[in-house]
Amino acid sequence: MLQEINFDGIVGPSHNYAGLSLGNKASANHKGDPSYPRAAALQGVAKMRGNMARGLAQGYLLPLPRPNDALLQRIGADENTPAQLRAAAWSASSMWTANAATVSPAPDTADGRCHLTPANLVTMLHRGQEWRDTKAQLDIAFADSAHFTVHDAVPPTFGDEGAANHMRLCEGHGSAGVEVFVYGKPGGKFPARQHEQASRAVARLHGLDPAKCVFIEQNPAAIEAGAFHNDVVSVANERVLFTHAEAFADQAAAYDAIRAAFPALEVVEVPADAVSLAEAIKTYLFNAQLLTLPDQSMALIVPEECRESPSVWAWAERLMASNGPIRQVIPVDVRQSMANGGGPACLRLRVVADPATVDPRFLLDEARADLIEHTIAAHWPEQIDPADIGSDTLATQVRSARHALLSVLELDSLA
Ligand code: SUG
Repeated sequence: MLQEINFDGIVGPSHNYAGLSLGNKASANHKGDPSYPRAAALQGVAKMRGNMARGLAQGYLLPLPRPNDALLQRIGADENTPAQLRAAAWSASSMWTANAATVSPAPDTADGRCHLTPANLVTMLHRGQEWRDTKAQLDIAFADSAHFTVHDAVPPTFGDEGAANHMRLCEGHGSAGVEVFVYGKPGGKFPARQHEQASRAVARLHGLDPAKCVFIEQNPAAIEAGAFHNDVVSVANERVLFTHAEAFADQAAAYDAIRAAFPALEVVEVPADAVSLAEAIKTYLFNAQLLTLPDQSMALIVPEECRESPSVWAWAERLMASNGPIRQVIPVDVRQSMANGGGPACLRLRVVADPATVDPRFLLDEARADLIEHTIAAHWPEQIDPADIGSDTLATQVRSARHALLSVLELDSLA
């Protein structure tokens, strides 16, 4: 039975605020703040438990090895190396698994397998180090080659940021869909992290039907306002596209292009006079998980920050009172991730598959949730101050915390 499985990134023990992502306003605003890796990781597990309790299939990906000594060597790091460069090798950014890969479910592909391409994330140094280690996990989790193909990342210079710039419209998760790739054009104040040619390469590699692919330019004004990925301003699920009115370079043309490939499209658009682009980006209203619940109604899992914004929450209440497809708006506390620009949707990678074909060591159940929670509580640093980055003591703690988790999940081969 094909179903959507959300693979959340477990927040790594080196989670910190180094202000590494140009164009990501939260990352810049929290630069130098102390971070709380244990609380961050427990917030993530609580979100996963919440979705599991809603009757949904839940998986996870594990933190990557940090600090990354190989990266420090490759940049010739020494005592004069700027702290921010050094911090790249300590980043826990793989928690945002919406950037781990782009996934095309089996019903969409020519060979009937689910295809996954890890994102090269070349725009940022701290993210560009992720993909080979991410692929090592995908190779284990999706080793069943009758059902999955895991590709290498597309080559630079085409920046690829994975599922964060990819949406899928379909009648139901298990039926054939239309895949929408959103890219940015370079030349603005901030980097456009998703290159059109990377998206087109992924679509070809996955064997998608060109008639079922749509390529759309992101609104340069949205990138400039801090929407460094499209999933900060829109999200899709089944027939529904939930989007800010200023998400795309040409909004009407974007709807027309999607509708030409997927006539059943239902757009739920939030106008700028109800919620400004700035407020949408501050609260991450659209960086939500739009989920189909077992009773077939849809719920939107949003950050707590949405409830604190009068304009966003007024709109959410209107949405719930309307007769539209989204019946519930449910806030969750992922504040530690939010402070680095990652909301509920950033923290998950959607894969449509039969859970029986996935390596069970990557699937959550009550027992594994308990193991993960206990390991985090026992081993994750409670607090990291920016000055701690680079310290040998912290490096030892971070490494042994990750090893403890790999060990309880019987994934020591990733060490
Ligand atoms: O790539 N933040 C991440 C946030 C990724 C959010 N993902 C999605 N929108 N899908 C990024 O900008 C901050 C790291 C730091 O500043 O230390 C960071 O990498």
